Amino acid sequence: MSLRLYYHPLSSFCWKALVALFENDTPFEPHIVDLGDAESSAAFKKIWPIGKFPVLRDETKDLTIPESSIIIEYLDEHYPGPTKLVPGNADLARDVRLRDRFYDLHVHIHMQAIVGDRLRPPGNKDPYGVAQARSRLATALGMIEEDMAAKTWAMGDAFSMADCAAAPALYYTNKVLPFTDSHKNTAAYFNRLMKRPSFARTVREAEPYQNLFPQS
Ligand SMILES: N[C@@H](CCC(=O)N[C@@H](CS)C(=O)NCC(=O)O)C(=O)O
Repeated sequence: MSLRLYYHPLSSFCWKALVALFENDTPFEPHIVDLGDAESSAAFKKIWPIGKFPVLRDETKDLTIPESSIIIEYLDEHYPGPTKLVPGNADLARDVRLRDRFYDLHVHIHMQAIVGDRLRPPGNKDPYGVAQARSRLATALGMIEEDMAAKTWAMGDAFSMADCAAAPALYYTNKVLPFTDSHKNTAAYFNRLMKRPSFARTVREAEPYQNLFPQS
């Protein structure tokens, strides 16, 4: 097996890479990293000292590829399948990257800040940061609501890297800032994402770990 994914089944950014892998049935060896385990964490940090996952190793080419978007671009280029995740056309590709950045930086990161705060020890919480994240998330959701008024996927008819980014970001956002009653277009898009086999599989495989998600 050429490809090995260092990941955790509950991690939202890892979900993004998993959706891309499952979308094209790309064979890979899953390697679960337990950051709470000193040995597992140290072994992972030898590969990527930043210590954030997902990280892809391509053993055949002796390459380490961190960052979910870079992983998806790499898979699309070197292990292509029926779903083209980044279009060949430069203008369309730029649009996909913009939407991918939007979901990562203006949805995912804020959702992560809110979830991360729940995991902070008492006395180290950041209510100001959480309020700011909630407000920014609300702005982004408003933009998505308008953007998705007449589209099936983030780019229109074709499923792309932008949808790989949107799926986990919206899934966990809906847990911290539920939007399905207030944002009908976003809810319909989220519903389509939940039914997409690649994402449905990702969510299903994480089920045994969902008890680790901080509910409050
Ligand atoms: N920009 C990175 C973000 C990766 C990231 O934040 N991963 C989280 C899990 S969802 C992580 O590794 N957290 C562990 C930590 O921060 O120690 C990407 O797109 O891959």
